[in-house]
Amino acid sequence: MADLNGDNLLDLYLATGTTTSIIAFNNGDRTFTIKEHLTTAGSLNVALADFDGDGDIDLFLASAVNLSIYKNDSNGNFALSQVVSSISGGPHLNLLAGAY
Ligand SMILES: [Ca+2]
Ligand SMILES: [Ca+2]
Repeated sequence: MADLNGDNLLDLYLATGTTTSIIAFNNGDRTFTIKEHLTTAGSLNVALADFDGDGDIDLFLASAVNLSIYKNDSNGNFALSQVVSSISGGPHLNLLAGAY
């Protein structure tokens, strides 16, 4: 959960294990607007944080084959920024983001 579109309401990101993840934008009235997010590989887990420091929440997705960063355009639209495939020992099922 995080505010993915900058309206100060918590939204949901659901990694489904397929190449289609689900974003549920909070409408603020106990309803959500559902949007599909297509990814390059089936995502098993997601970490949400502002990875590029521009003030919006980005995605760090883990699949069985790679790790990917998707940058937010500040409106909840995510574009692939970087694929990290050289980390051995996958699949990576637990992600944690922080300022280490
Ligand atoms: Ca929001
Ligand atoms: Ca960001």
